Amino acid sequence: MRIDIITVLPELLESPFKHSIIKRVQEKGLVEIVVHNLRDFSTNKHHKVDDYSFGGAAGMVLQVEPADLAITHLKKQRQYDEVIYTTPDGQPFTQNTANQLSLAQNLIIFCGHYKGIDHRIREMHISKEISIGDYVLTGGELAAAVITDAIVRLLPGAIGDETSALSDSFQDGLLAPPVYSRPADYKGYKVPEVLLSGNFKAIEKWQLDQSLERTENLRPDLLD
Ligand code: 6GU
Repeated sequence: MRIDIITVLPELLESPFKHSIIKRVQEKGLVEIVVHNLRDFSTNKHHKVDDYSFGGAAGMVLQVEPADLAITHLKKQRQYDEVIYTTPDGQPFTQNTANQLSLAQNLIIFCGHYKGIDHRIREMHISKEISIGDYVLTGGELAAAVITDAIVRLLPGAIGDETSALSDSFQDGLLAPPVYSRPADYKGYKVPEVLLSGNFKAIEKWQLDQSLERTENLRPDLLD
């Protein structure tokens, strides 16, 4: 898989992909994540990419030309399954969306900008608009990092224990059960007895019961 991210703030996306699982998945060659600076596609001598909005709404808007040049430049090199735009008015991002996007070969994520982008870009190039929740961020970069992380960890071979991506919270519509490690007793806080029993049937039942109970208490909406 290849993910191209287009942004006015490439610095914001430097660290998120340089650590731990996402770093290793790239080293294994399972994904290539390439961050592009939108300013490199500006034809303006000051590399300007935004301008006042017609009609007088407050704030600057990302202009159509650099965005079109950036996306067109990439589309000439390979076929993209989706051109995603991160925006608070997009479709809510869910595990289901991540699962579907993890099957893609090539993705573009165009990072939103706080006052928006010229709407013609959305008409010309964007195939999917995604929001990561009902709150407003200063820009789409952190959303792009969230979306990329959720997709990349699903790639076959990304996570050592193949079963673990499938047993995540949300993957079966339930929250995950609690987990524990050594010591079995810490300051009187004890690990549930059943987990120390070696009885795998009983452990599985306990985990499912816990998942159901936690989902009912914490996220009853998931059970509807
Ligand atoms: Cl994708 N962008 C911004 N700016 N704010 C958001 C968002 C995206 N998703 C939730 N809030």
